[in-house]
Amino acid sequence: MMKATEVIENLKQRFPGEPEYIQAVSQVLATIEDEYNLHPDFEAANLIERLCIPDRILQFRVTWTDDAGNVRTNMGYRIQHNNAIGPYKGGLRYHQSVNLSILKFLAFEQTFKNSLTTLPMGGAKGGSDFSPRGKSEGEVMRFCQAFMNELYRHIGPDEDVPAGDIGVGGREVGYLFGQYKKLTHQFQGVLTGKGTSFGGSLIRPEATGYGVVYFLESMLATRNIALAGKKVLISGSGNVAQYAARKCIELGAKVLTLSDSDGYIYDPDGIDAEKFEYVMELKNIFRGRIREYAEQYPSAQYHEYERPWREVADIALPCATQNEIDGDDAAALVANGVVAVAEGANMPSTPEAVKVFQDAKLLYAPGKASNAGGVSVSGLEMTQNSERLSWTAKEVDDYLKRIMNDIHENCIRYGTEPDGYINYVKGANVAGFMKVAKAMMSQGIV
Ligand code: NDP
Ligand code: 2IT
Repeated sequence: MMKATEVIENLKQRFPGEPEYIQAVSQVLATIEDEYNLHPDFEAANLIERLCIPDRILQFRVTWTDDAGNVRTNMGYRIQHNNAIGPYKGGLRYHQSVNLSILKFLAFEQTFKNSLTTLPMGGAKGGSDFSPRGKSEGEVMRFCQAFMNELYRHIGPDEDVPAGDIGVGGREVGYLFGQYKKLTHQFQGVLTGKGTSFGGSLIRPEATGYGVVYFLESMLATRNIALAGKKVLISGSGNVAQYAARKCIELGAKVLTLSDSDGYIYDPDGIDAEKFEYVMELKNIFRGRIREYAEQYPSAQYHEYERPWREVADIALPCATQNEIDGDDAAALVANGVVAVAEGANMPSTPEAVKVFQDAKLLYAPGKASNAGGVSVSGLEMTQNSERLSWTAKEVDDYLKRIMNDIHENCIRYGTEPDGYINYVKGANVAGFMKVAKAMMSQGIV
């Protein structure tokens, strides 16, 4: 019999100082333990350790020169977690906080998320402790090139296909792709989130945020609640937050907040389509700060160094980063009448927060279910690259809706509790786990 607590203790001793990794593994093991123990053959093959410990961890030094001529170094990483059901797949994060623990948690989560998408993708994550914030265009380009000088040996369209995450968007993917091509002489679908003129899929930029809202609609439908007219708190103001906000606005909801790591803005009138266009320009063209929204629209308030979770609303969509909602924040959300939380970010709720949401029987979706739209459309980008075709925006969007609906159905199937409450955490974990486990069993001890 596998005992989740024993496996976790063992991992803690072998990998000390990796709290995010242990947190992510603990949350999954607690919910799959019963299912796992129904299959004695899994235990005989020590499937659990083979699933928790990454297949391969690549670490390298990235050396680049800043505009002042200083030679700078950063760490580069790629965690190839599991390729039982398809090539390694997952984003690259460029942020000063990046370390092995964070990337191991993200690669572990990605494995289950990718399994849920119904597409053939394994799990991976990578990145660097380099942050593009405050860097010039030239510095970002030279850094991306230096990063790819090492990474290119380890990736390929049938091997490992990186994409974006925090600090890595279309601009960075373009530079990474250019350098890969320069080094290998190959024009290949080796990254996703590319520009549409060189193999990128329509709707990939929108996919994560749109997918979160499609999943949210499915959750609300289980309780006959309409999204239109609801007040929504969104954190972050990057890729995921932007398109979650756009879809909410399009569907008639009232988006009250956006944030960045310096604070949040609260607009009591709601961020309408026109104000949203301002945000897109501010963030994507001028790379400005969310504080500037309150200067542009004086009816909005800026709260420095605070997070938006104490405002009154119906729905919360955390779209910034891990552990951004703690137990007290969650209690405040519940007390203020929030009915649904769908995670755009990866692991934004602490274990204490998750418990508060579930005890209150909220509609609560973990990131690996609700934010899977991004990697799903990455998978569709890989398909389009393989067939050397580009699908229309409608074709991709319809496919995305279908996938988010399938993930929701799977959560219901594996996560419905005796009292009828849908435990989306359990549903997503068990569904994601079973597919990978069966594939690993079929492929022997490797
Ligand atoms: P972006 O870099 O585009 O935006 C990140 C946003 O979150 C920024 O507003 C940033 O503020 C804020 N943020 C980042 N780190 C912190 C922090 N430590 N504390 C507070 N705020 C922070 O990234 P994405 O929108 O792509 O990613 C957001 C989340 O969504 C991440 O958890 C990512 O893993 C997840 N995700 C992304 C997918 C994608 O397709 N891009 C797919 C699935 C999940 P600032 O400018 O101050 O740094
Ligand atoms: O966390 C995620 O799913 C992503 N950052 C997207 C990964 C991808 O390969 O598109």
